[in-house]
Amino acid sequence: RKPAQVVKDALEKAVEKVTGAASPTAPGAPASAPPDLVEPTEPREPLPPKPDQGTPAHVTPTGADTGASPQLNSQQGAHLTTSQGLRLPDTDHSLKAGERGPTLLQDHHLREKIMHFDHERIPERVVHARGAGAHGVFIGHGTAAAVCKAGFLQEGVRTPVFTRFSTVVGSRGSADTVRDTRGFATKFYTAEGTFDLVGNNIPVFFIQDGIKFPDVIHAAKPHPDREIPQAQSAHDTFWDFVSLHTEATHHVMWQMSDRAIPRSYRTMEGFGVHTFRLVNAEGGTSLAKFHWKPKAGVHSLLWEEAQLINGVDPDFHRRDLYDSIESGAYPQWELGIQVFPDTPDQTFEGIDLLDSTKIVPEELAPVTPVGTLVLNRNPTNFFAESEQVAFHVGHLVPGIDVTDDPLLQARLFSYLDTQLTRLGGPNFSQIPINRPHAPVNDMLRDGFHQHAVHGGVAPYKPNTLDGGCPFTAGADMSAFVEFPQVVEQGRKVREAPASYSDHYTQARLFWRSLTALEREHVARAFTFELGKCYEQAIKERQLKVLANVDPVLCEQVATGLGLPAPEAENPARDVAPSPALSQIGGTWPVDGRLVGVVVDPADHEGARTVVAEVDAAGMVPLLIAPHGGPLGGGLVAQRTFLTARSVEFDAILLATAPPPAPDALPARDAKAGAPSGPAVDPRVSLLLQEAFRHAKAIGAWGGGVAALEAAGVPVDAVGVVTGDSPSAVLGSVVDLLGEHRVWDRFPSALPI
Ligand code: HDD
Repeated sequence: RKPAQVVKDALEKAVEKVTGAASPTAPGAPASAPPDLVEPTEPREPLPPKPDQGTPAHVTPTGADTGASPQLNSQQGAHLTTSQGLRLPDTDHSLKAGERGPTLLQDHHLREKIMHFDHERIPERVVHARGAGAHGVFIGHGTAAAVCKAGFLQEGVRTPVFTRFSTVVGSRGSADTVRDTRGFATKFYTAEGTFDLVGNNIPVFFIQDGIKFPDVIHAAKPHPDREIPQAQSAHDTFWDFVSLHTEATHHVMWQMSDRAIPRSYRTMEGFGVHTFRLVNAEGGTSLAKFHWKPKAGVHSLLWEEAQLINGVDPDFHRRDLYDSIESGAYPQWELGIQVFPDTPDQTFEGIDLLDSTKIVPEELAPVTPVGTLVLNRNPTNFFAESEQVAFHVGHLVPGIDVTDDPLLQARLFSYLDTQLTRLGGPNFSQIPINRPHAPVNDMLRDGFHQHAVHGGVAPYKPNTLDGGCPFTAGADMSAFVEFPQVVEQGRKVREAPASYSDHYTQARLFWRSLTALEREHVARAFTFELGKCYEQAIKERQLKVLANVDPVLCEQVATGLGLPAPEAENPARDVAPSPALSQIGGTWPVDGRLVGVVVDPADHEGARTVVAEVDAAGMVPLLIAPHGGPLGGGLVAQRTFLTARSVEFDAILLATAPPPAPDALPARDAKAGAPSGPAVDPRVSLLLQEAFRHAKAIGAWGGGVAALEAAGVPVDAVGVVTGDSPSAVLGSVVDLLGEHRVWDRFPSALPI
């Protein structure tokens, strides 16, 4: 036999051994089965993802014409080369003087391979280092036309976008579900130039003036001596800073709320935070704030879930974004604007629009939807796209201008400056992900990593040698013309306006707008975070701040810390609550929600029925079985009892009471009085108990009901649905999921 035939034979045998199926090269075998067990000797198409690693085999198109293009997932091309295109015969052995001899300095392949590897890393972002992005499309509604002339907001205009979500404090490899503000940055590749909306999932910021940004970040980052804790605000330096720097109070209230532990990027709101100036076609101006409203509704994790997930799946949000796009449940948001008259004092209903620690309640200024964002394509290469994307609040288009908000003004400097270190020079806009889709005709030249081969001899203006090119354009030709705003002729001062000194009214507004349960979460989060501080004085000072926000909040936290609750020294003014700030209440589409289905491998017919029904309801079924691999009937286990954990799923369905699988730990610690019933695999019991404790919908039929009983889950409790068949329970589970969680399982004791 020839060597290739030997390999082929070995391959067939190996495939048969593992899958029990004939290999794809055997006659009659399906052509798609991947021969991935032996290193191929000839070039062939990239492998599809493996079933138990892949995303759900389920597609729920959301109706949007997405324009998503296919992507390359694999190494391409037949022959390995050096960076110079030289084909290589071997990449596993360095060139040596004899088999056991020293390596030769002349080994140019070794030298190039190691040189490049040594320099693969670039500095991570100084903030927002941990994140993930996706491509998509933005479709304008035309509803902003009266106030904004930006072309991408016009009716039906489709603009390619790239959105990156992030945490703020943690390093690039930190966990996703930490308590933190989330970044929400979108690059619109418009025909008039690139527009970046670099926002957060919290509508206010810690500081009013960008000069304090290094202070708040130094306080929030790990302690400089031991570099702990990672990606946490639960430590002394953070609370030292915010308890002294009380303008942070409003932001801290949001950060201690459920907003800071989102269930998914796709269930977060986003905010431009600052007030921007919009200009319409007639040159009229308005002030405006940008809002992103998720189609899936705002939904968060519980703190216990967030902490568990950080252990069992630190990439939870990144995975969710990727998987939801792959499964066709494209994350979507409506972009909305709140519009205010552009008055000389730049206030609205007494709220200073240039103070980024203040919101304007939606009840006072409604949010008008102006376009839809659909994220529909995952990056092909994380580094090339998500890591190298560079946002800048100064990337503006005609119709959208900045205001004098001193936080925004400092950002206008910072975002270009930081790319010099991060991306290694001034030509980062030539990196593919940063390239504008509008024609570029600048006179910027040379510099590190210059990719353009500029023609002409006169990169200056005025010139005659290049025929006077390029020419400037007027506002009538889509040029960005700064609005000729009247600027106060004042003294040079390092001062803030008097209105900036109200640090508590809106913190209280937020507190008062939450439901009792949400308030309870806020109080617990403060107690947890301050409980992690070592310095007594810091805890006491923060309690004084909380006393100014609300006495009940202060009392709750003080009790948890075992400290007396101080009296308010500077109590907040009472203003009407803003119900829009609460995230509980309302119903939402269930598209793309993850349903864990505990299946009995012996009953693949039943499993197929559940999968089909969950699928038909627009949700994503993930099959949980005692073992991985094929389950029969064409089904494949996506999770096993060993790899599944309840926190991953939005709801659990089960039709079986699986006995302990061979890899389950023996129940040596079973206590007297434990629920009786069939011996169910302890990991399935844990799955059910946790899902119940976390107020998730649970549906069971057949043996599943016995499994609930064995796990000690009350079958008659609210949100536990039992019936004769999947169809009998699925409708109710869908209804429960529409409200995100079974909130009634959490009676709150907190006084309103
Ligand atoms: Fe910032 C990154 C959002 C204030 C300086 N910021 C960064 C990112 C987001 C925000 C989402 C990540 C972008 C990405 O995915 O690449 N930042 C905000 C918001 C702010 C804010 C909503 C207040 C309303 N930032 C802010 C201030 C400064 C910076 C006041 C400095 C004066 N931010 C930066 C930065 C970063 C950044 C250092 C780090 C990486 C980068 O820019 O490209 O320049």
